[in-house]
Amino acid sequence: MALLSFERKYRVRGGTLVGGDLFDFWVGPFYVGFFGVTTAFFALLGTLLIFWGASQQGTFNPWLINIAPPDLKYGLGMAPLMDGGLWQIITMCATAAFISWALREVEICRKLGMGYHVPFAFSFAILAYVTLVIFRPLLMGAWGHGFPYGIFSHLDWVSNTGYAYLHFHYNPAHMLAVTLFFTTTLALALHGGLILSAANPEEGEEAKTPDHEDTFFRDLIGYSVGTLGIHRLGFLLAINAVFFSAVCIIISGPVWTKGWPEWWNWWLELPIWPGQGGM
Ligand code: UQ2
Repeated sequence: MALLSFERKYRVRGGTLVGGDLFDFWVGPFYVGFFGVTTAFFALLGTLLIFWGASQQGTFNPWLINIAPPDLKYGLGMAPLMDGGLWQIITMCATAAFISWALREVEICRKLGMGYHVPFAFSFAILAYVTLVIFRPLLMGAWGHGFPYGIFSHLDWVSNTGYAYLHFHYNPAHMLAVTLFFTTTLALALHGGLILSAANPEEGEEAKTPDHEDTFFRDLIGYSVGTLGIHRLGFLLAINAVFFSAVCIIISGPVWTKGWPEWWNWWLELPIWPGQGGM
């Protein structure tokens, strides 16, 4: 079915979670809905507040703009606007905008009768952000543990937070997360390469079928995960990478306060090693 007639067929009323028919319309190609309105509102307000904060700090240099969280002394209370309060309001706007975007995806899924895989996957990206600026600061007792909104300043925060635990690569959940991120890129490189090799033929050549794709990997390694399987694999690898990233930062501070290399002492402390006096 051609794209235009498909859109006409599936641009249907209903499937909304909130607001009934009130916001059930499109602006050009874009579905609006209640959550389109809230996404636009919170994204715009948050962005304006960042620019306003920048103007008060006297720089619009994109590398140097920095909206910092409050000092630790403010704990979990609201801070003065120019002393971290702006960061707190911008954090609320960002969280509301991200969640609105996910719920707008859900409404579109419902209209089209699709599964909720896309908003489910996106919710893991939201989880990563919310873990850093809400869950972990809550568990540690101060909003000041959130990361600052700035290009270089957030990099400095990542570096400082890593060194606060001496060597983050010894964090077991970090090890898992990094491995999952690398495996995700391997899977997507294999998949993208395979699709381009089959579906983007040279001038005058014919496009190849999924049978060719299966056969390539069966010839190469004796196994093909399949055309649906590779997407399941990529989905699972990606959401697990993000999940274990959230785990690795949530356990740093709230659960483990020392250096991560020291965590591995449990291995040396197992009661299986011959002692000084022998067995
Ligand atoms: C595959 C397949 C695809 C693919 C890819 C494979 C026809 C178009 C990439 C091969 C993938 C395998 C064997 C899994 C590799 C495992 C990891 C953990 C990276 O068989 O089916 O569909 O795109």
